[in-house]
Amino acid sequence: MAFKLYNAPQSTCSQRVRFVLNAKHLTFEEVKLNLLEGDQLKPDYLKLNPNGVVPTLDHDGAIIIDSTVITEYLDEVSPADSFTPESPVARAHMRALMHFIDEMPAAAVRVPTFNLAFLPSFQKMSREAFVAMAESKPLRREFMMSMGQTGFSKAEMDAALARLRRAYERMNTEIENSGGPWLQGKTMTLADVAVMPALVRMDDLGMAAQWQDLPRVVTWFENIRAQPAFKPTYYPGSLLSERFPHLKETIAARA
Ligand SMILES: N[C@@H](CCC(=O)N[C@@H](CS)C(=O)NCC(=O)O)C(=O)O
Repeated sequence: MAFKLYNAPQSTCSQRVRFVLNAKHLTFEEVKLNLLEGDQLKPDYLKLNPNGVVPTLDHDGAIIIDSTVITEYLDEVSPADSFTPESPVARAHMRALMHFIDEMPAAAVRVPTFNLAFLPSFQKMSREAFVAMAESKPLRREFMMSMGQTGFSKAEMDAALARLRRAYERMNTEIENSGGPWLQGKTMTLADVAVMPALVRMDDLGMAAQWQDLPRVVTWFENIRAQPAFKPTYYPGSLLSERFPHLKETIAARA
């Protein structure tokens, strides 16, 4: 089996897929796209992924898109070290959690990410170039236009942080109900993998304080960082703070 992963080092969706590939010891060729330079919007890439986003998996020529779909696909074609529970009820619960995660923390984390990390690059663009770039995005046009070149407002930032907070609380409850240490009990599932990058991102943005009063989430975070697949997934250059030197000053100014 030959796997080629089109992805970006700092992309949270890509990190989910890298984690599963690494955990399953599946070797893969990594094609790194520069998202700020628009590699994901080039015609050849759009033929693979018409959404114009990463990640995209090429498995022996079969093209699979969307990170949660890719992680489920990998668990199907390489069932050893499974991340999917046996029972249909537990599988359904895992998928429901993954939907919740995509709708809540994974979506909300884009607001602080763009405001704190990417905005300075967009501010350097002319208005025409910014609008053209936003309009070329099949999936994120409206998101980009609502951010604009001045960034999301304080009210929008607060709403995103409140959504993230509700997700941490939900995690704490799920871990409590399942007996932990993972969301669904003793074994890590794809739901844990799906939510991991949002917490790593918030930690990288200096906002881990938001879940320090939720002890089960604190332990969950320590546990996932201790997984053997974590380090190869977050290889040097995978954190925003490594790529954007201005972030440290922005975070310090917020503290
Ligand atoms: N639902 C998609 C979302 C993918 C996505 O939003 N990818 C981001 C990086 S995490 C991206 O490629 N953004 C590029 C852009 O906004 O132009 C998935 O999970 O794969």
